[in-house]
Amino acid sequence: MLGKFFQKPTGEDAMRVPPGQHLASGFPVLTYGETPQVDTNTWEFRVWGSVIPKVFTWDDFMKLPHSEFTADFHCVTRWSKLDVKWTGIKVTDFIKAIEVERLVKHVMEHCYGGYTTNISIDDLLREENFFAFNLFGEPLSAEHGGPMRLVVPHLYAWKSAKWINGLEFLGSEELGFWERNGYHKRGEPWAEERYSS
Ligand SMILES: Nc1nc2c(c(=O)[nH]1)N[C@H]1C(S)=C(S)[C@@H](COP(=O)(O)O)O[C@H]1N2
Ligand SMILES: [Mo]
Repeated sequence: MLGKFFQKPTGEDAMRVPPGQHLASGFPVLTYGETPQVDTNTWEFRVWGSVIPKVFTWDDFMKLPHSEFTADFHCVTRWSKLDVKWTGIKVTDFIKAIEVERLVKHVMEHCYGGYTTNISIDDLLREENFFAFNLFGEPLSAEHGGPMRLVVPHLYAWKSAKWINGLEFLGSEELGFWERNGYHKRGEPWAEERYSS
């Protein structure tokens, strides 16, 4: 019994929903712990590690090119939402504003509130990934990660860090919060990379 909030995908949608997932009718909120209240006046975004360290204010960050995105969203707890509409900044545009050391293979995403999640540089630097500040035409709400979150559509959504405030470029792979607690290191939904074995 799935109930009225989670439906089995039908028709065309069935092809777009990874194995073991159901469609959510709304946009559920999934947060571990408290929701940080982050003010854009004091917001900062840092890069450190194997990179020339740099701190962006909200205004610095918003000067980067803005783009519109439509992306599917897959939570490892088995709900998916198709065609989520965002406005944001492409990761591939952001990366041009910093100087990452060559040969870096791994990155840690850091957030207000202390959440972390690891990602490989190849998974991070994909054209379709973005930092989001609008959701369905409205400023991104705090519960969905506002004022700024990362969205990585091709991996389970625990990699899409809410309240993101930094990227740490790593010399070797480290594990983030859920990855240390049994989730898969990569989390590719079509391969059902849910848990580490
Ligand atoms: N900082 C932070 N980011 C996070 C989480 C979190 O608990 N804290 N939860 C992750 C998980 S498990 C999912 S499914 C998505 C949920 O995003 P939503 O609440 O906007 O649906 O955010 C991800 N990013
Ligand atoms: Mo999730």
